[in-house]
Amino acid sequence: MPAQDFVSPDSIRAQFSAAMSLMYKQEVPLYGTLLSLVSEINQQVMAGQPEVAQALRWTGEIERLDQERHGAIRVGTAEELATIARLFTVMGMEAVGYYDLSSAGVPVHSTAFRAVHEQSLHISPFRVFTSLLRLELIDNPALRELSRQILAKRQIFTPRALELIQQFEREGGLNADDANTFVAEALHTFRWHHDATVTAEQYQQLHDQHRLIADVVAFKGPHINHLTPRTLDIDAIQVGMPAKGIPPKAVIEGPPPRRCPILLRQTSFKALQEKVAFSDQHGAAGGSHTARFGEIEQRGAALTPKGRQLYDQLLDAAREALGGVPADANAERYMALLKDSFQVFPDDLAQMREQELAYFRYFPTERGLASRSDTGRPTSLQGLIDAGHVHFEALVYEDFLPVSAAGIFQSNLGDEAQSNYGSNANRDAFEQALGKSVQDELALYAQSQQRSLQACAKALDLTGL
Ligand code: OOG
Ligand code: NI
Repeated sequence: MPAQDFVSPDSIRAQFSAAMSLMYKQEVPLYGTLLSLVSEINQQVMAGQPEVAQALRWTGEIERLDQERHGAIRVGTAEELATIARLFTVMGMEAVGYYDLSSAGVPVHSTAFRAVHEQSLHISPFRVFTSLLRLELIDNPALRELSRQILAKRQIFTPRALELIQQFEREGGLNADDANTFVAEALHTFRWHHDATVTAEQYQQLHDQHRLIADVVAFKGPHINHLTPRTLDIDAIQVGMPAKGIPPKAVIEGPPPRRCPILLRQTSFKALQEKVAFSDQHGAAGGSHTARFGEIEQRGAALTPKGRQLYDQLLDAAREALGGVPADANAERYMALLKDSFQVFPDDLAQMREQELAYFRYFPTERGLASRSDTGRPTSLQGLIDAGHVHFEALVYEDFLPVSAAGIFQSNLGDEAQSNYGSNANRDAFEQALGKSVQDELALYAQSQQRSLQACAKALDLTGL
């Protein structure tokens, strides 16, 4: 098959993301309500704050906003993780970043599968936060062994999906028909199955050890547990949710509200109670399980290592001052402490750029292009910016935040049972299971920024910037 007949992995991802959204709307109707709320608020923001719409036009994000969402799954074995990585490769998604959740009492470690190049992200920013269960952190040896045996027996991929992954690897791509089949087959892996693989009693044992363990071990596959749209105003969403019959979690995770958003702010609402048929109930849905929840996020600037260090320090200070985990009772105090703490983080793009706190994208302006052959025009980046020849916008953060992820996990698993696994990061073991190393997100942002400087220099007939 000649390579030109292959569908690009970027369009397979866009197709898959749309199919996933449709499936999730059918499985979790509240997700549809959430999408309407987000779209309503986004329209309001763009109408009421033309500067926000203008910034999104510069970066092209305005075109991806409506289809922007991330999902999350939890897999049970190294083999499942390695195969899911191969499945995501067909859609142009690579493992970026390592997140240790054990220190937050959740027995998993995670990565994000996503596109890495800004052009691919522009076509489809779809990403999947993927966690691997860490059986070694279960302290009950009998339960650990039971879980291992149950997981060893399940196959979370359809035979046709596996064949098409191999075909992609062998031939270097998929044609349109095969890509369609692949999307339909791959989707099965992410479906909700109401038949459990364990008896009611086994489920209870797993659940008593940790709700997350039951969620991973007791079912036929790694059901997608949420699908998160991107809003331009998460505070408006948080306030608007109860009126739509959606009770949000107590606090928004991440930085406080700002004029220039940074990183990621997220809120979520509680999982649905699903009816479940345990293996000793002969298909009758006699049990229940909470698996799926809703989440909304707002994205802002990707921070440099210096900016990220400042963010972590200010977040820690606010949490320390609170003296506990943010919850309903102290939500208002937490938000006030957060606002106070972040006062030292400049809320202005030019200052963030001067202090090298964030990554940026650079664009030649009309004035810059018109002055290309002027002798005596500025040639330094700062000079070009000052003269209005170059415009800059923040590079959007494409990844996740471990403290926020832990907050989302906790709020949806129920805060009643706080486990303590100590601090147990083990990136080597994760990468061994994955079958390769995860990419460094900071290097990806630096490359993106560099490419935009080069493109800018080229457009302005300069040798470099
Ligand atoms: C993943 C929770 C983390 C996020 O956006 O940080 C997450 C999970 O519950 O499986 O989705
Ligand atoms: Ni999420």
